[in-house]
Amino acid sequence: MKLYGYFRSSAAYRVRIALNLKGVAVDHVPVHLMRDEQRRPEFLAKNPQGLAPALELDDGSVLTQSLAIIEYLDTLRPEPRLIPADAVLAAKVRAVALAIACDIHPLHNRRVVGYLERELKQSQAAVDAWIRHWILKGGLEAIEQLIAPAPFCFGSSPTLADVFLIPQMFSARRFAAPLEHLPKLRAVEAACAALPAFAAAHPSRQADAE
Ligand SMILES: N[C@@H](CCC(=O)N[C@@H](CS)C(=O)NCC(=O)O)C(=O)O
Repeated sequence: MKLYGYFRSSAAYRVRIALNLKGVAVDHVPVHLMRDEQRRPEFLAKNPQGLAPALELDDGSVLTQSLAIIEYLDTLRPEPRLIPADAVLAAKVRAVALAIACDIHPLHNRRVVGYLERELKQSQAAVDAWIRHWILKGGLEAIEQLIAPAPFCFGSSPTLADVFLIPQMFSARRFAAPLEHLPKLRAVEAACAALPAFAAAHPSRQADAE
């Protein structure tokens, strides 16, 4: 399998964590998002959305959307489970993942931020304020209320919630969003950082890191 990604892409980072937790090895193919390689015809042929990540299977089929890719991996290799068997817990885990994937991350994605800067002529300060606002308000600040660390978001082993939270925490730090008032999230972050599967997926550890 080949994972098309970018070291700093938080959506690709989610997939790297899941692959490591599942012990699935892939070839990593860098798509340089700052050079707009995601908009080249050869990549658009794989993912018409022009977004990383994409997972190319050995039969040539290509999966897109990090959540769909991770659910595929969870089906392919069920252990360790990323979605708990308990229906209520599974819904809570998915809610955190979806809050990040649907509500937080899209508002500071490169193409959205680029539109604010280039088309709407917003200053860097205004764009930075936008990014930090939407990462925190109704975002990480709400997730702080939703989780019950022990020491991971929902118990003694990582779930989909942790797989999505850690890359979002990385992005929050990258954009200098204040996190001091979110002790539960920071505790989960520390617990995950101690696991090799999370540590090896960190952007700084990728071959294309700059
Ligand atoms: N919902 C998608 C989001 C994918 C996404 O937005 N990827 C970003 C990197 S984290 C990207 O490729 N951005 C390029 C762009 O905006 O042009 C997923 O979870 O896979």
